[in-house]
Amino acid sequence: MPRIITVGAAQSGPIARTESRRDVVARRIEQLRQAHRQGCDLVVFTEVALTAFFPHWWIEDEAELDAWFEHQLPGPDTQSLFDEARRLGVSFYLGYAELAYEHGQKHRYNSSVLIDSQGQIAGKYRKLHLPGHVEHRPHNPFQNLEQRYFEIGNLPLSTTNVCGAQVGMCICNDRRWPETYRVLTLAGAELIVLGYNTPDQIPEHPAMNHLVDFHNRLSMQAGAYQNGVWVVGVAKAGVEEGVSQIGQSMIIAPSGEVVAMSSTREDELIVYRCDLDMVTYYRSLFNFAKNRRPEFYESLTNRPS
Ligand code: CDT
Repeated sequence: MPRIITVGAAQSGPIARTESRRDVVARRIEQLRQAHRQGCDLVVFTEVALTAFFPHWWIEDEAELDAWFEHQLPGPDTQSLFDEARRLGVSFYLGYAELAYEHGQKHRYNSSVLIDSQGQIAGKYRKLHLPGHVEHRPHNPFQNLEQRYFEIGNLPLSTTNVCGAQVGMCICNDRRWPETYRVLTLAGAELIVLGYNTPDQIPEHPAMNHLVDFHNRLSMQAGAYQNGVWVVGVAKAGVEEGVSQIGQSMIIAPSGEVVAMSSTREDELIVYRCDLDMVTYYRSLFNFAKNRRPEFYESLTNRPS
């Protein structure tokens, strides 16, 4: 009997700066219902899925900054999403900006949660690889202030069992790092899910603009094939507050093949029945337990580059 998990990649179109949380949550609920009608077990939303991607602009006022973060999850504006997921029996991955109090101190993270079919938080992750810069760069057409607004995550890359699959989470820039996929794979991941907000131009490296789509596909396809793992990458796409972001939300098989990809830069759902036995097959070709050489990698990775 094949082990199948039906996954929906729920791409988001742009979110206006003025759009209320409730209105955005209504968009996400609509996608959840659509996914349920199409037989999905798990729906993957994007990074910072509940608001516009505010690291693209400079914010000095602390209260104004805090307003972009979720102070609790679920909270008054997001409870309906969790309730609907439980009613439908659908699991989901959600990226969000997290404001947390730890040991009495305020912390801000770029986070994601994995919600089980009972609407409960089954797993949580905080982004490790934060791109961008800390200082204001007013001459750029937009900012990339993740390093200012978020702290580096303090939770390990790990996997959670939902819908009968071991699922690993990461977030956006994490997908460009081979370590992310390998660590999640060694932690047992059969499926890696992630969201991203990726501008289609790089202001400080314009010669790379034509490679943005390619690098998106390249990193996720390589991660899937080299680790024999399913990868689901989901965009916040389209022109959001003047920043044009790529779409290309996709589902990638352990062969490295793209088996489903979005065709718009709007809210769009793509669905695929992922056969988890493909993970076993591709892993058997590599046979990590027999053929990896960690004793040699260790001495290399300890060297500064
Ligand atoms: N959100 C996020 O991590 N975005 C970055 C932009 C980098 S520009 C090449 C990303 O890795 O897609």
